[in-house]
Amino acid sequence: KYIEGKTVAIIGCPFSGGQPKEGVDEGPLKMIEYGLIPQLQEMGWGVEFDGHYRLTDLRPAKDPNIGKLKKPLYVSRVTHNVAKTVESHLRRRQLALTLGGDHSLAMGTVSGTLAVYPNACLIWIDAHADINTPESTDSGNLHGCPVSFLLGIAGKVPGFEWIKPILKPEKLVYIGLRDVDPPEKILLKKHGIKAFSMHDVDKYGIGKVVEMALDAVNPDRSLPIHLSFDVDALDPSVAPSTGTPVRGGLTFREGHYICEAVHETGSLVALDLMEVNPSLADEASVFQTVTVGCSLVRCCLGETLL
Ligand code: 4U7
Ligand code: MN
Ligand code: MN
Ligand code: MN
Repeated sequence: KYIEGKTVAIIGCPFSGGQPKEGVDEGPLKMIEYGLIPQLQEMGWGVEFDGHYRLTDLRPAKDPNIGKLKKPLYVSRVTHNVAKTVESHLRRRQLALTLGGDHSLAMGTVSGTLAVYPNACLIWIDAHADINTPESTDSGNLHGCPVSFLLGIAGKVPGFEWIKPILKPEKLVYIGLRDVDPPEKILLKKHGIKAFSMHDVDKYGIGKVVEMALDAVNPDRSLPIHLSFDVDALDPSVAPSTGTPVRGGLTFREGHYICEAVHETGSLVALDLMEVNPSLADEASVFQTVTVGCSLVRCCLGETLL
């Protein structure tokens, strides 16, 4: 009902400014190179792809740290742009698929979704909670901070005035967490945010966890869903080419199950596939990670096993 004519807009975001490792900007290029577009077309989707965004054009000449935050101006400009792009595609009733790029991009993608669908819920699949504030971050890398900006708990940071802090904590749920910084744990508790760690996945199984997660943010499954998938949620044996791998992650099937279950709701409006970094690890690992990324996307868009 949210998507008309089964069309998906692919927003290729070669961007690495939210973290220090080169190469994550190659993620979207590789996913397109490996055939994502024809794969989706074969499934009956109309695909709109205007080429990868030239986000490096937005890099400011000077971009001093703000407190601990690194490249704040670059990140704010890029994410503002991405927000407007996602918003325009959703207004045209297309499904917005953003390929990253580092996860700071989600400041833009989620803002774009909430501009069009203020009642949307956000499902965040990640090893990390990405809820650090400018105060709590140790690394200063903005890919660890997007959620705090979206919730409006980041305080005032020059450049980021454009973000409307309209994500409500009760509209957010996590799956896959296993590397959460101590101040992030405090923030999750303080705001009562529902989170399913790998411990919960072990204890209940992925089927029950996804059911509980959807019950928490989308009880009748009809509200629009934004799914933000950080590939490092998967175990490094499944998705090795990523900047901040953490062992003990989701299996290949657990990752795909989440995507299949979200598709089944019929309410997915926006999907991010983030943190694929083809410059980390050998060629076989890159191939493995990129193909897994493509197959997660296909499952979210309705590929079935039978
Ligand atoms: B990703 C970290 F300290 N929490 O803030 C930080 F452990 O988008 C990692 O999930 C952030 O990959 C990881 O730098 C960000 C760190
Ligand atoms: Mn992560
Ligand atoms: Mn992340
Ligand atoms: Mn990472």
